[in-house]
Amino acid sequence: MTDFSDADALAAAVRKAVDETPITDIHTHLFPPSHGDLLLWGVDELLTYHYLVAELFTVAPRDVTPQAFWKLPKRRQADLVWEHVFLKHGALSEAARGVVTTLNLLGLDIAGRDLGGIRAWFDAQEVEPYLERVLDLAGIDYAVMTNDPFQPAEVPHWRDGAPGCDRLRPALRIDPVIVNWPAAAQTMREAGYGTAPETDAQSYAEARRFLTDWAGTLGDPVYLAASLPPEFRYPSDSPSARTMRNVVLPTARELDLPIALMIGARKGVNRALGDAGDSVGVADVTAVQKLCAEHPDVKFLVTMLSRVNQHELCVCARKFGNLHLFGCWWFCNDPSIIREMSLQRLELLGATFTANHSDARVLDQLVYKWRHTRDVVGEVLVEKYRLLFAAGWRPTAEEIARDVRALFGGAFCDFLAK
Ligand code: RAT
Ligand code: ZN
Repeated sequence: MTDFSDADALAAAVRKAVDETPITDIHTHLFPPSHGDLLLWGVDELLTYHYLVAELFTVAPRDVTPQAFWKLPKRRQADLVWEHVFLKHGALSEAARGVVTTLNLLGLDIAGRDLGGIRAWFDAQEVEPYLERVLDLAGIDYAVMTNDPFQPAEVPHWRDGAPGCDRLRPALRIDPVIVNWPAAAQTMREAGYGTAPETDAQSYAEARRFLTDWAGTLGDPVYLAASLPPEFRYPSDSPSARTMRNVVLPTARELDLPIALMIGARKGVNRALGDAGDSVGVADVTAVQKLCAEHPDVKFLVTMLSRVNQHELCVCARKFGNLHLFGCWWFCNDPSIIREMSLQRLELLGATFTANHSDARVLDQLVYKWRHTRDVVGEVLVEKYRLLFAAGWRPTAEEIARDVRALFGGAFCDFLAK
């Protein structure tokens, strides 16, 4: 039985499926239009993405200091990135090429280098139809947000209930509970919960109540999420491991929500750069292994930031049905590493992982992040299907569509449902 006469026909079908399959983007920093200025979009936001701000300070003259940069209005900051990264140096980095891809796919004349004209085009857009347009152009069914009740700017937007935006779904972000209990306890106390700076049974119970109430406010969060440093260990006597055990795990169990852990971000190695000042460290996969083994009734979604961790993490995922790997996170979201990680994951796990997430902070980034990912993952799949064909297997068009969708959200949905 075969739908394809030869390996080239098969390869063409794989590429077509990769281009046409809808994507579920399982981790972004986007917000609905009802969150006002928190939803970032447009060319000045694209140019001042923190990945590009970090790059600016690698190429700009010494008199362009971070301190002076942060005092400038957004448009002037964007001008500096445009001038130094794009015009005076080659726009060869992934973040810079991303801006080019995005503007080009939006139909703008990026080759003309007319930043003023591009700005005028964005100024004429209305946010709500533009959001739909970008999601359609990227081929996304829905994207998962990052909703953080510890961020004062976000809290008021939930006072009148969940915003009705079907294509953006909530996720409850809880970093400070794990990584900075005194700060988390204070925020919760100010919100009327009995959390003390010291951890005790009463404070833990109140923190669980806070998270449960917030899950209710968000409506139907897809998961609980936290970014953890490379030093995260479990089990251990550290405050992080204790709040994981006493607050996060019981809340996840009670609410039947998976826990998404993004591990390996070393925060603020250059604080002057703000969000652009974070770095990477090699994490401890054993912590994930222990969490999965000790809590078989809890589901874990895990991504790690260091390339060094990826192989061990894949092996870990083979051992635990309650562990789902997702994304090529941040410094791994570059074509060479996406290719390597996708091959490695396919070879060790089959199509049971989520190939990527965008981590988009700016709406328009969805366009390039997914165009670039589709291109890389598409070629990885072509390579694998060619090998299968040569070995004598004859995949059908339906099976190809199933496998492609699995990598772009299908496996994630199956994992949530099981
Ligand atoms: O990828 C990023 O943009 C990082 O700054 C972080 O947002 C990271 O993805 C996170 O969610 O903590
Ligand atoms: Zn993120």
